[in-house]
Amino acid sequence: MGATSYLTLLTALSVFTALFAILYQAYLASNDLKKLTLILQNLKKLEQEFPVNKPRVAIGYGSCSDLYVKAVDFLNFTTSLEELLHQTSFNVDDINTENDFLQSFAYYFQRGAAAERFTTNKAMFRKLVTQAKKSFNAEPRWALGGNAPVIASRLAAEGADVMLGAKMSLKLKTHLNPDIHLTGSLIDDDDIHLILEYKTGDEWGTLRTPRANRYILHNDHHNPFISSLEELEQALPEFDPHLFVVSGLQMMDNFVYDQGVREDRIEKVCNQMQTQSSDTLVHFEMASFVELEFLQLLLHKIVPYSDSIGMNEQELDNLQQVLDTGKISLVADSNPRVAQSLDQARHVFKMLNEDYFKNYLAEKQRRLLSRIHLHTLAYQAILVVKDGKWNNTKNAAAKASLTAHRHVCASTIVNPDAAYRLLDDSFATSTEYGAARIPFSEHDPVSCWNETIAINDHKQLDVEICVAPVLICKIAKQTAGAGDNISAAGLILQI
Ligand SMILES: *C1O[C@H](CO)[C@@H](O)[C@H](O)[C@H]1NC(C)=O
Ligand SMILES: *[C@@H]1O[C@H](CO)[C@@H](O)[C@H](O)[C@H]1NC(C)=O
Ligand SMILES: *[C@@H]1O[C@H](CO)[C@@H](O)[C@H](O)[C@H]1NC(C)=O
Ligand SMILES: *[C@@H]1O[C@H](CO)[C@@H](O)[C@H](O)[C@H]1NC(C)=O
Repeated sequence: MGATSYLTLLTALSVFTALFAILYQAYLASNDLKKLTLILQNLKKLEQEFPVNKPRVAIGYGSCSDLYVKAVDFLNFTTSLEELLHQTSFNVDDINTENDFLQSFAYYFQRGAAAERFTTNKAMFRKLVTQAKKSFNAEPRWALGGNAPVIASRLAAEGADVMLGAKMSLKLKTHLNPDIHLTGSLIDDDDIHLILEYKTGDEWGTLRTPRANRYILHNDHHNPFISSLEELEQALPEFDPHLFVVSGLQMMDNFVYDQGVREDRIEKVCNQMQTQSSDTLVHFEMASFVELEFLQLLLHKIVPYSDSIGMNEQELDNLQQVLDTGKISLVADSNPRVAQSLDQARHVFKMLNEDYFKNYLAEKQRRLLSRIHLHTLAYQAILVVKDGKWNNTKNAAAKASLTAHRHVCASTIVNPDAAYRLLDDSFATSTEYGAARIPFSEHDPVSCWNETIAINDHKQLDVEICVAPVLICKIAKQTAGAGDNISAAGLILQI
């Protein structure tokens, strides 16, 4: 054979190899799409398996007007900021100046961690809002916000009979579903939340974020006082809800109060929770808290009177750290493994219920923590005590997962082409040696199993745990409010 024919053969071979690689890629992609489609079909089946009763749900507290902007198009990255970022002592949570704010934003952006922070500087906040409104390339838009209104809207959309404890302006009220029974009076000026959103891989100056998320800055003056509590109080007895949701308390975090004011307001919330009938389930939606003292107050006054808590991976890590070490954790792995998260959830469950069994005889108003809903980017996990209070856990996990996609993609239709999944083909139920591995099946995508968790020497609780994969939205349109929508979606099928 001559040199030319070798060449011809080589060329033919490489063309063939390239062609094969392309076809193989296409085969893998179509296989993946097939799997995603199958997962979607089965999640939807679970979502629709049981009709929603028309439960009465009361939700507190507060509301705000959300101003969304695209973070990297709005904020200017400067060389002086670059220098600040290299300083050893780093200001993350006390936001008094624009530099404090930029540093704080940079900190969470780099880690892809959700954050929500109060600034004491009203003038700076107003200036930022004015700039945001005019910064058209950052695509500013307004929406009704606050945890309670978002949870209320989701539950009303799912068919619940909803009562909302919030004060808002007439203008903001026009954005509220008219079926929702608003108990708060009208006010002139709504609290504004500036929501800086970013997508996976967004670059800002020299920084790059590992995942889509948002940073919220606010300068609230209504919400930190839970000013809607009294009006809700008057309406609650007659409404007699099946479920009472407590949310929005992070607006009290890092706020500057007069002596004793915050403790008084939390005491009132505690009272409102305690006076609910034992037939009413109580859910507390956690949030991003940075003040140790405040989180400890919540652990004494709010958590013990909740049947259920909802949170993301950052909030779970924070709760666990505070219970274990008495220290706040500001950021955690933004994409934790199932095994690790479940270990944290079990630990929190054990510690909080240990506390319950120590005190419930002396204090009858305490509630056993019988449900934990953990929402993460890659999966939804729900742990419930098997005492019949919470039904349809598997279906709830499926619905929470679908809601996560719908919310982030801002679309009611879940398109497998617009989704990917991060959950592996199997996962361990714990990081402990010898823990079971659960194989993932497209045909039965929500994995549920039973466990017994030892609480103390003579008490153990039988629980069911369900884990649903999230069909993660490839191109995130909105992340703020995701947790609220997801938690509400999980609750509606369980009550
Ligand atoms: C979540 O709630 C907000 C506010 O009510 C709404 O704009 C958004 O579309 C909701 N997401 C879904 C998936 O319905
Ligand atoms: C960023 O810089 C531009 C141009 O100097 C300015 O108009 C804008 O207000 C700045 N944005 C912020 C958020 O400071
Ligand atoms: C868990 O326990 C319930 C009964 O309490 C049972 O119906 C269910 O099949 C069990 N699940 C698994 C996966 O064993
Ligand atoms: C939940 O289960 C209990 C006990 O089986 C039942 O009485 C109740 O009606 C169920 N609730 C829902 C919402 O399915």
